[in-house]
Amino acid sequence: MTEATALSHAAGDSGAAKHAFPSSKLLDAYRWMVLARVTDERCLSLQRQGRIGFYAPLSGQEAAQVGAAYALRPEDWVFPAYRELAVALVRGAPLRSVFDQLVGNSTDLVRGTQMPNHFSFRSQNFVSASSPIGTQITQAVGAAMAAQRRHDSIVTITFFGDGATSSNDFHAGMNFAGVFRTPTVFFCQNNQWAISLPREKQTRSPTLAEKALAYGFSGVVVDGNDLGAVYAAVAEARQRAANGDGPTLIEAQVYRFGPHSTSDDPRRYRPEAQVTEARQRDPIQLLKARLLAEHLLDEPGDAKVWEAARQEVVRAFEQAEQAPPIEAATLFENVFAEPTPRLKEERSEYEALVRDGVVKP
Ligand SMILES: Cc1ncc(C[n+]2csc(CCOP(=O)(O)OP(=O)(O)O)c2C)c(N)n1
Ligand SMILES: [Mg+2]
Repeated sequence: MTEATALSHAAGDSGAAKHAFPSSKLLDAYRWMVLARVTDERCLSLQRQGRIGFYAPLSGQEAAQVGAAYALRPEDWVFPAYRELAVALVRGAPLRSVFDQLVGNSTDLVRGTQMPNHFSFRSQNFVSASSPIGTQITQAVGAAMAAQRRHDSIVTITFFGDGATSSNDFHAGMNFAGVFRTPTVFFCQNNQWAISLPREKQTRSPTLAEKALAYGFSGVVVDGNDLGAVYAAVAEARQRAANGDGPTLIEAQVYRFGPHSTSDDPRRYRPEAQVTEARQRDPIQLLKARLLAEHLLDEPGDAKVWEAARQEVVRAFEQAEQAPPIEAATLFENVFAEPTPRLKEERSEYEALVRDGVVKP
């Protein structure tokens, strides 16, 4: 018997009948989205000032990330790419820790051992950001298989982009997930670009979601600018996974407003008019309109939300910048439980250089 799999288009709040975003939490979700946007704008500016080294902005993807994060449970595991700042924040990652990592100071949770913007948060089950495209996908499936064997009732979710659907790991991960019916949610943020490669050059498939059908499970296309629609889609996929009914691929259609990263200049490959048009459906403005219509927010209240976010960002960054720099000797720590002979040798050489005043500790 073959099981029915389906491609569905979750339109607006239709799917929300079953999984409506709780009204009481809408304003909080908005605050997270605004905080993410303000952090984004600040980070682009800080990188230009040379105060952080690198950053990958998420502007335009706030509803997709916040909506998905709200549909998860604390015990679930997140396997992100490198653009999922808002997911981390909603799960409780402190903004200060985000900045500590971007600065690479002595309070950086990963002690300067990762490239900037590659944070991980153990307490939030938020695995280290993956820059090699797609690697987090197979890891999420592997972790889900482990959970199945241990009878842990958790779900793993992996975030990736449209470009990642061309990676080997996407196909290997999807295949294993389908065969073993793993409790995995594949969350693709189709932001229309993979650096300078447009979506239409990525695949001939009309949607990315339909790729799930070939692996024997369902795919859903969702408006990624609509917080409620994303929440409903992920809540449903999560429930299916937790019930032992297998994985789901969700394609959240969004648009990347900013550059791919601080190393990119999108004016060289995409027309400004496309960005202007996409900004007409800015997820933050869409949610604001809903909040105003439902009398959950007014204009003065909105101004306060933005001001509070700005103050929080300035304060958290100041603290991170003022924290002492990381000691260079940490270079030799935290990689091997027992330092290798070569590492010991390098450490002695380094200590001699410090003793002779050639380098600062
Ligand atoms: C295996 C691998 N190949 C190429 C790259 C270079 N690279 C970095 S980001 C990127 C585009 C990814 O696009 P997408 O998956 O759509 O995610 P987005 O950046 O748009 O969120 C590429 C090709 C890489 N990091 N890893
Ligand atoms: Mg993309």
